[in-house]
Amino acid sequence: MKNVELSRMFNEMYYMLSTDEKARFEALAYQRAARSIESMQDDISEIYEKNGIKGLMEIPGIGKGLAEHIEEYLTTGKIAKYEDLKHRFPVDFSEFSGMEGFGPKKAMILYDKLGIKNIADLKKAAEEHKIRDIPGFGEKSEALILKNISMISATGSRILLSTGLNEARKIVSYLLSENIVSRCEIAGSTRRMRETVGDIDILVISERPERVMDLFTEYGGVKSIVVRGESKTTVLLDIGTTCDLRVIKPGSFGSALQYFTGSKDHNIKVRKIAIDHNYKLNEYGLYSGDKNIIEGKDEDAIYRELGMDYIPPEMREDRGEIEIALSHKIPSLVELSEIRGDLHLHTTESDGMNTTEEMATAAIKRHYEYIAITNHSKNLKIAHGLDDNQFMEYFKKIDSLADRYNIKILKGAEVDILKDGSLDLDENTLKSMDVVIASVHMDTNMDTNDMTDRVINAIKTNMVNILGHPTGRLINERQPFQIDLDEVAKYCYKYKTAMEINASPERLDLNDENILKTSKYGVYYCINTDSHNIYGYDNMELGVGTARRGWLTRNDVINTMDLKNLMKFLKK
Ligand code: DGT
Ligand code: CA
Ligand code: CA
Ligand code: ZN
Repeated sequence: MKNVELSRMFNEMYYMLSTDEKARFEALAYQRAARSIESMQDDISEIYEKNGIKGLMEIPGIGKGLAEHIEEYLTTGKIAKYEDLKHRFPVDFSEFSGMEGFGPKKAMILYDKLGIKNIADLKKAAEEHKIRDIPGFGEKSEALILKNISMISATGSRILLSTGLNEARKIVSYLLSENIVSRCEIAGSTRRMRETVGDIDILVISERPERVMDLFTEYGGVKSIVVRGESKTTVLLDIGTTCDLRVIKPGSFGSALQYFTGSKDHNIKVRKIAIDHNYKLNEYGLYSGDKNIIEGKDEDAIYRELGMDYIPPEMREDRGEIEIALSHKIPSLVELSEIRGDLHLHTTESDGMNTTEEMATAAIKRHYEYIAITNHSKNLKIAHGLDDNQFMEYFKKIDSLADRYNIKILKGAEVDILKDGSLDLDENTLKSMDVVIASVHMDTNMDTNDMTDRVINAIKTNMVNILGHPTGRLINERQPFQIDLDEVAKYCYKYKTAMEINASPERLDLNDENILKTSKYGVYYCINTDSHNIYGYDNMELGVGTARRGWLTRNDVINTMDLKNLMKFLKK
């Protein structure tokens, strides 16, 4: 798919143009386009083939100029403007994109002074203490650069769950498209909905393994073949990760699915339970003695045969789930179909790409009962945050839409939590809203005590319904704030503030571990997509997956409530 390459190129163009203050808005247009293309599921070449430039311009964030660039790329394989910029900026900006506080301008200074082109150059220069003497840098930023580089290399090349899941599903539907595969399932960390994926694992049943391997290696997203075997083939994909495909015998499919779903620690413990029963469990089946297969076809039955409840893949991390399954107390985890609305959405009024009308229409298509539009507040200038008057004006617009849309549109804001813990909007403005999300966006480098106090002060205003992305981390990019979530959770419980499970692919915040940590205080959660365009709604499943990894049920999640009960909950 060309989507990956195009969004990568547009992102790089954003970085290159960002070096010039005058090109700021042009740069942002490329960033918007990159994000939009990255988050869409449809194949951009197909859109172009079907509807040409006009079809491209229907993609949120794509205007005429960008559509022409896309056309140029799809027809010639190049974008002249990109080549031009690349010539002027021979720096690999996208490598630096994971480095907090190290933007394109800083990168260009270091290129001019020290010839630094990529992370490897940067690391070397920082270790040799060459950076501290460059004006605008100094010892502190040199140390920070090294810290960030070590963080990037520690997380290695694990891709985001959303990327892995999208690609895995494409491969599954591709393999099923010819009638030689009778069953095809995603396994591994992708099935467990882990926040990042090391490699994709897929299992199939087929009577023609040879042909399946041909088909697999001919998949459009394959960059190279790593190993090809009779029952297992590994390929390197364009998205930068590998994929293992295994052909399994029907009688072993359940045990193979159990085995290759993992996690490893979970499997080790399940195998011990099997041994306790005088059984043997491996990827081929559950055996008594060496020969007699007791079960193999059915994954569910393997758990039951061992005296356990079935354990949902998201729980399989050896965090106590096996013990609970043995005492038949596996909770009934929250499901995507139980979600009735999305309470964190942005529109063109702040930094979103779609209008309120477009967001409402897309939500109706998903059969949601309600949504909340929660634009940024004024403190967040780069996101065009609204002031009190602008919010009140905007709410008149929502009122005027009420009769025209068959969905409840709640009035809200994502209000900034300022440095001292006060909120960025007047009390009266906040009181006129249905939903107040409060989030930390700026001044994030505080120590644990200060940050915890700051957030608790915000909760104590008793105006906050939802604490937005409570740790602020960006996967593979930005560390979480230093914050004591146990303390915060106690106040969330006391003030009936739900903690957000932000479902943006790079956030997933709270994450599974923090959900497990905070849920013992009895707090509520809200799973939100924080969508900036209509495609963003698709991320809800990532949030639900994360909630399931944190063992939550529908009773823990406020946006499973019907509108009436939700309004009761939101009333302060
Ligand atoms: P990843 O790919 O790093 O995101 O994580 P997984 O969990 O997908 O790991 P992967 O792809 O290495 O293996 C898939 C599953 O296969 C893993 O979760 C458990 C199982 N597995 C692989 N190797 C072993 C092993 O040496 N021992 C055990 N017990 N299980 C294994
Ligand atoms: Ca894997
Ligand atoms: Ca694997
Ligand atoms: Zn936010």
